[in-house]
Amino acid sequence: MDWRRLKDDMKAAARELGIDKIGVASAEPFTKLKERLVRHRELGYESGFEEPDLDKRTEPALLFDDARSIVAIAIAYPSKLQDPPRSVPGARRGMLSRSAWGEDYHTVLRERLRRLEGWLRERVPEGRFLSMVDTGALSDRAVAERAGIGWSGSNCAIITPEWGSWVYLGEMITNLPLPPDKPVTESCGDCTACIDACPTDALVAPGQLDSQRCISFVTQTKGLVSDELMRKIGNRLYGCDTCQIVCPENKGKHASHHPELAPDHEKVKPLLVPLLTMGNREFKERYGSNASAWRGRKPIQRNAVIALGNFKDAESIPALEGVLRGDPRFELRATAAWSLSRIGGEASVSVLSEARKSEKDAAVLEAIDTALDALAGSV
Ligand code: B12
Ligand code: SF4
Ligand code: SF4
Repeated sequence: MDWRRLKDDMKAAARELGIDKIGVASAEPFTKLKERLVRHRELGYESGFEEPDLDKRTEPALLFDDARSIVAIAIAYPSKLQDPPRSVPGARRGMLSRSAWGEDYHTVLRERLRRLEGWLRERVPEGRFLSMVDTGALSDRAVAERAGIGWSGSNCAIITPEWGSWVYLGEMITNLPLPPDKPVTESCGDCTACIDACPTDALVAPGQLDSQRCISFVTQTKGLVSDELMRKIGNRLYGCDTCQIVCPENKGKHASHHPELAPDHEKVKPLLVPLLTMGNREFKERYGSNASAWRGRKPIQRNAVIALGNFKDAESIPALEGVLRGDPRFELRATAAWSLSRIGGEASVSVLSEARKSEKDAAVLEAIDTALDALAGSV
């Protein structure tokens, strides 16, 4: 078999397979990455969403018998909303990050990888493949970097010369000895725009993220959030795009050629108040096929409460009162107390004082007292 020819043909078939970029990496161990991941863990910078076994993360041979190469793919996604609905007083809206705008990318990329497997199997019936997207053990970014998909930016993202960093990544390990590609030669140069713009200083050094401070991570947690981070969340309901929006390499990059990745405005920039009372069934119907749904509705609803506080719009007080006095989840009630203190005014004080009379949960009572203390003297 002429493996180079097969690789060239595979790349030429990328477009018909619905894939924007394909590269090939060797299946050698990722030795430097391993050192990096050990240090990352020692520093407490992990999010907890990573595969915990660092050997599996860095040695493809542990995942796949006779691993000879890794085929990496990238699919570009939209970065702009055309005529989005406006967030106005009394009708405030939140935002989902661009990585959750269309259909869940896990589904889309897995389907593309299956097509690619089929294409390869037709030509090499003895080919074996193990595909993964995001939830696999490998570092999708490290594989993409080695396969020449893009370079590893100071914001941690893989930046492709063609689509910027607005790309999803996936890969398949195979027993086919496809010749590896070379990493791209571009780099960030002396730019520091992402590090300067990060609202929480989570980018502690170029390419080094303290996940615990990253707003993207915080929006995906389920518990109570610190006052400092709630203020920084703004109106983000899921994820954070700031370090990519400011990146000069993303300027003018917007891919609209995959219809399933096109955003539905009312889903990606939804009204906040109706989100607060959304039941499980409605959530599954609306967001079930969206990448933001993987942690359930609680984080998104908690973030909607935070966003209403950050808008400081007195028209939101009745909706927040509804959460504070009626939501069965203590995290939502305590967060609503914080949001009312952000809005302030006599109406907020009165809602907080009334709720205090019937509240039984210690954490919520503490949040109400903190909120009332913060407002003491201001009304
Ligand atoms: C855990 C996780 C998160 C965590 C932690 C992110 C992080 N930067 O570590 C949280 C929840 C915060 C997160 C957020 C986001 N994520 Co995420 N996440 C992952 C996941 C599951 C693992 C990442 C990981 O292991 N990180 C640990 C770090 C240390 O390793 P790494 O980034 O994988 O590898 C790089 C470094 O090790 C670096 N490196 C190695 N050695 C050295 C040495 C030096 C000196 C330096 C500087 C660097 C360096 O090079 C490697 C390649 O770039 C991957 C999927 C996967 N299985 O890989 C998706 C993934 C990285 N996420 C993705 C996306 C889209 C995002 C968000 C943009 C979503 C959003 N809009 O909110 C943000 C971006 C935040 C950011 N600035 O990184 C995409 C990235 C696509 C791209 N173009 O790069 C991935 C690949 C999912 C996918 N399959 O598409 N994510
Ligand atoms: S995703 Fe947001 S919080 Fe996280 S590093 Fe980028 S700018 Fe900072
Ligand atoms: S903003 Fe600048 S430093 Fe950050 S990733 Fe983009 S080019 Fe690199």
